[in-house]
Amino acid sequence: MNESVLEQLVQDVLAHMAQEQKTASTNAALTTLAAAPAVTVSVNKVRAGPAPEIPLVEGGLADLGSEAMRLWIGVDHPKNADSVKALRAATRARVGVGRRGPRPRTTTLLRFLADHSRSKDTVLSEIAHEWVAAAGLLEVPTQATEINQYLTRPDLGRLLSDEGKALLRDKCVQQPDVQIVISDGLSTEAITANFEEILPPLTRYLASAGLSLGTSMFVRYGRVKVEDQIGQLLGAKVVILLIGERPGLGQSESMSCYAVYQPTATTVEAERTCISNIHRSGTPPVEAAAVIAELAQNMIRHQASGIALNQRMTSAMS
Ligand code: B12
Repeated sequence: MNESVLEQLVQDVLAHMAQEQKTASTNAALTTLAAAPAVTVSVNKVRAGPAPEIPLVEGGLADLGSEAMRLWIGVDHPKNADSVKALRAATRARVGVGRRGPRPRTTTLLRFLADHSRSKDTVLSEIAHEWVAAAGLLEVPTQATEINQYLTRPDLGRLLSDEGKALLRDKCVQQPDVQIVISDGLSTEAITANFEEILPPLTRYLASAGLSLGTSMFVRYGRVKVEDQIGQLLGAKVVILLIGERPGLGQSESMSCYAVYQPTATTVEAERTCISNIHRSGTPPVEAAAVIAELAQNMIRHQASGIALNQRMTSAMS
């Protein structure tokens, strides 16, 4: 066989193989298409079905962050509408939101964006000096001087500025049994929404337990650890820090209490006790005040906080 015949033979075989491959993939595509009517039908069905009702207010859509929108159900033709409704009402998680084909519904996406914006707003907004003065709190600065610096340099929010230290020395009750500190932390709404329902009952409970109270203060741009320096400088037995939690989607009013017994610069997280999720739809602030007051008494009684307190209380019970 000469070279040109061999060349021709190779070309013929390659051409035949290419043709075979093309036919096979066309057939596969046709087979898939033939099996597809169910998909087509279901897409048509979704389009033809009645759209789930979207809460309306006069003149347009309801506020995307409202309770009515939170309870909105986006499932088309639910098999058991009552159980979807019950599930939806039972949690703040994004369940029962349905879908449009394989994608989220536009309403779902808009709600997500609205909640996300609200969370960002609460982290970035600031508590007015006037609000602090009207609340009767002494404003004490940390080493963070503005919000962007505060967010990018957590270390600065853990220490008081020189001015802050001087305020503690000159304007505050020294060596109190309990020092209450309020701080914006990562949510201003947590402070403004819960303050009136937590501070007055908390101070009442503590005073009626016979505990002496320090000067209530507001620490601007504070992190949790700042309570250690405050407690150490004032010689407080217990420090109760009420601080704004990092907001979740759809929940930006949540406050936490981080309480600690006789803190110092070397205090670590395991030596703190955290009570989180304080807000109207979580642990209500008034109820939290009672729990925190009891916690402070236990800290003084057992001379401990955090894990050591849990251990001492457990062994005292057994
Ligand atoms: C961010 C976060 C963390 C981060 C903290 C990193 C950081 N440097 O910020 C990481 C991932 C490390 C973390 C770890 C833990 N966390 Co965490 N955390 C949170 C979250 C989501 C936000 C806290 C916040 O906004 N704080 C306010 C800001 C201003 O504080 P900060 O000064 O910037 O940061 C301090 C606090 O976040 C604190 N912290 C964070 N978690 C915990 C947990 C405890 C028990 C304590 C005492 C302190 C503490 O440590 C940081 C450094 O000082 C909360 C949920 C919530 N929405 O509150 C859970 C939350 C506070 N964490 C919780 C838990 C259980 C833990 C862990 C024990 C989990 C584990 N099994 O390991 C550990 C322990 C932390 C520790 N330091 O020893 C629980 C506390 C429950 C309770 N009532 O005791 C919460 C409420 C989550 C939950 N719902 O279960 N956490």
